[in-house]
Amino acid sequence: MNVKDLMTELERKHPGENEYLQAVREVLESIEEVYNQHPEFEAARIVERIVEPDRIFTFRVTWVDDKGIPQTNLGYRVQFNSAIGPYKGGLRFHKAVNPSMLKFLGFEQTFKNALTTLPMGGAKGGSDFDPTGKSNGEIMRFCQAFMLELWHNIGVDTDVPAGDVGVGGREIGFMNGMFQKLARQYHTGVLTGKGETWGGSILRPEATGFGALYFVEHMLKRDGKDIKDKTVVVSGFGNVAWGASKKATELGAKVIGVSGPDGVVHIPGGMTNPMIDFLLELRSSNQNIVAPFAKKFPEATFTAGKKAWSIKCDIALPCAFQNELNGDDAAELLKNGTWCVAEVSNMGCTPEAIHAFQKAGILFAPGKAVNAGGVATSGLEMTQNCMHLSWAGHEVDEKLHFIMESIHEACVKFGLNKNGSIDYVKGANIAGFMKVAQAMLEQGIY
Ligand code: 2IT
Repeated sequence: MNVKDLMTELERKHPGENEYLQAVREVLESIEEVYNQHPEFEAARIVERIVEPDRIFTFRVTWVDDKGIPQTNLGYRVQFNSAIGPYKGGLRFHKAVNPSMLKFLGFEQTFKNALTTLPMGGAKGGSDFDPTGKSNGEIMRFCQAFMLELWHNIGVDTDVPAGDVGVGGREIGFMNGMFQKLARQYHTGVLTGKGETWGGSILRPEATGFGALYFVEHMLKRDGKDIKDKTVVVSGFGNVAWGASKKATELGAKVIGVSGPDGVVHIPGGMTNPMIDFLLELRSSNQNIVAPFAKKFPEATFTAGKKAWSIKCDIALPCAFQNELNGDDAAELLKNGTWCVAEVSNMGCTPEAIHAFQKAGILFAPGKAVNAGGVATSGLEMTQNCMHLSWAGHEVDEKLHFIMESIHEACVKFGLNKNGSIDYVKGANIAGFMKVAQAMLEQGIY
C-alpha cells in the first residue's frame, strides 16, 4: 500500500470530510509497514475495503418543540464494519454532527471494538440535534422521533447503538421505550447503557472513565511511575469526565481542573466527591457550561475562555470532543511539565499535538485504546442480556480490569520502540487492524 495514493483516492471520494480523512490517515500511517509485510492483505485489497463504511442510513427527524413548532433535524447511522461481530457504537447528539464526523467515529470504533477482545463490529450514529437549552419533554420527543426511523436498522444481532456526546441514560431510556413500542417485543439487548432496572449493566456509566484510569495506571506502571498524589486535569463534564475524575481521585490523584465550552475551573486542592457528582448535574442541566461549578464551590475559581490545558498538571485527560487539544495547547502543557496525556475522548488531540508529545518523549495514548472500557462494558451488557442475568459490580469491574490490561498488552506488543518506550498510537492501530483484517481475509471478498 501507498498511503499517499490511498489518501488521494479517499479525498476524491469524500471531498472535504476532514475529520474522517484525519482518522484514516493516522491509522494508515501506523499500519503501513506491517501491512506491506502481508501480501495476502494486499491481494484481497483489505485496506481499500476497510476504510469505507459498509453502509450509511440518513433520515429526517421531525419533532415538535415546547412552543408547538415542528423542528426538523437530520439523523444518521453509519454501519462501518461487521467482520468480527454485529455493528456496535454510540449515538451522538450535537449540533456539529455530520457524515464526516460519524464516519471518523465509526472507523475508530471498528478498531477500538477489535481491541476490547469482544466480538463487536464498528458503527456510529446520531443527529445534528442540539440538546443545549432543551427541556426534558423536548429531549423525549426528539428521541422518540429519532427511533421512529432508526428502529428499522438495528437489532440484537444486527446493530446495537449506545450513548455518546449528548446521549446518556435518559436519552437511551426514551429511545428504548419507543423501540419496544414499535417492535412489539421487549428487547433488552437492542441498546446498551440502559438503566439498571431494565437490563443495564452495573458500572456502564462509569466504565469509560474507570477503564481509562486503569489504562493510565498500566502506562505509568510500565514507566516506573505511580498515579498517587499526581495532579490531573480533565475537559468536559459528561459521564466520561465524571468517571475519570472519580477513579483518579479514588486512586489517590488530585483532579485540579475541569473545563467546559465556556472556560475552565481550577480547584487547587483537588475535587472532592460532592464536586465530582456535581459534574453530572452540570451535564443534565442541558446548559453546557462549567461556570456554575465555581459558584457552588468557593474553593474553585472560574476563568472564562480558557481551556483545561492552561493549568499546570502532571496528567492531562481530554474527555470531551475530537481535536479539543491542539498544537498550541500541547506546547503549553509541555512547557508546564505535563508528562502524561491520555485521550479519553475519541481523537481528542490534533495530529500536531500528538506529534509534539511524541517528539518530547512523554507518555501519550490514543482514545481508541484509552476509552475502550466504555464499549467493552457495553459488550458485557450485551452478554448479560443474552444470558438473561446481571453480574455484580465486582464481576463487571474484574472483567473491565482484564480487558484494559489486555488492550495495554496489545499496544506494548505492537508499539514497542527500539529504545524500549511504547508508541501507543502505532500499537493500538496495528493491534486493532490485524484482528479486523484477518477476519475479513478469512471471510472472502464480499
Ligand atoms: O465512543 C464510544 O466508544 C462510545 N461512545 C461507546 C459505544 C458503545 O457502544 O458503548
